[in-house]
Amino acid sequence: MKKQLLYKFFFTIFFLCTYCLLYSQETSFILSDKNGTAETKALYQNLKTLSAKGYLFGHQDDLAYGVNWRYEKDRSDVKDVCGDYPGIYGWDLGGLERNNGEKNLDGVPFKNMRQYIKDAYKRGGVITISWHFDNPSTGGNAWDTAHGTVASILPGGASHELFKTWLDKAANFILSLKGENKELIPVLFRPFHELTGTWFWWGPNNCSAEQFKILWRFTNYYLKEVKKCHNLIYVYNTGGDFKTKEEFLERYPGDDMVDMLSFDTYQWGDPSKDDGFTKNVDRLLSIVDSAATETNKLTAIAETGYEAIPYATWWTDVLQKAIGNHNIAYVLLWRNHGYNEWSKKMHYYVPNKGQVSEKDFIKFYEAEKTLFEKDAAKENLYKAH
Ligand code: BMA
Repeated sequence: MKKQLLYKFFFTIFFLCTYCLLYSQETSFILSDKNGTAETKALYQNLKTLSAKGYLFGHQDDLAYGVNWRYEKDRSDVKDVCGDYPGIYGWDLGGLERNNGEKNLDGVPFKNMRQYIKDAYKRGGVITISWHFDNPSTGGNAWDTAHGTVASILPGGASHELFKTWLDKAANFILSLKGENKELIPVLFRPFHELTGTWFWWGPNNCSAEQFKILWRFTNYYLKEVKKCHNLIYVYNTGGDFKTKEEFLERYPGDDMVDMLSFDTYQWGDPSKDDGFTKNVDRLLSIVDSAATETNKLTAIAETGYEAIPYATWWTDVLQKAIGNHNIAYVLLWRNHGYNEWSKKMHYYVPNKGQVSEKDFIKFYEAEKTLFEKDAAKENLYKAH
């Protein structure tokens, strides 16, 4: 009798443990890097939980400059307008690969960038990094779409060794991002962005889907296994030009190499004349939602905006409606360069004080689902909960 009870007891314990294990695997979100740092794994898991409540609002180069100002300590156009910093900050490594790579392609010194990243992390904000890197086989810039570049940097290609030295430089920067306890700062890394667009050397007119996948897999392997960058959350990012889930995933390199699915899309038409942008974003997000369910990944709009925002209620009438009830982790607006000598136009994507959409931006800020830095800080995103 006693023996039977003991069996029952052990059987119940065994059953409970198995159930808990299976259940936790099903509900938890596993970072693709099994050796990811505790903070990186926690951030990934917490972004998943957070995306059911709302989305982080992001801005490119936010702390470096804005419309009519450059390099003023702690300044931000977003903060000038709504009193809070963005929840996520975008930065770009383009230029780091150059011999005298002290500043990025838009003039941001990497020394400053590192400090901005540390400051934002300390306040509880999130960091994402893209890389408009030069063409390694021609020496031209990211928009030099000379044919055959991707083939030349794959293992065995003529520019492969050079490409590795560029990855070394990126790794040095990524590994120099540390918090106060010397822990690595997690980064949402978005390499080869807008990968379905024809304007960058890694685009579909210059390499096959297979070549692209190998490029991604090599980059991921090199940064993770050789350089030991275990603070990266990988963001797969297309243009806004796909029509089906299959098209969106055509160059997807595999579940073990990606953590988040995203696309970039901008408003071009006039929102007072038609709601094409809102409808299109909703359509794209529905496709990405189903791809994310299939792959068990997070989603985001990694770049968007309406240049110079010449529409007073763009934030609540267009962007907020476009995102609607889709559970994305973040939406990032492009940079506030100010007057652009080259295009002879104002080039900015979030309002500064006095801008026509300022009041509506504050309404957008106050909306329940938009999460800025104070909201992010409350969530303690770098701690496992
Ligand atoms: C583009 C523009 C350019 C910039 C590039 C990389 O969208 O903003 O002025 O150099 O992004 O940041």
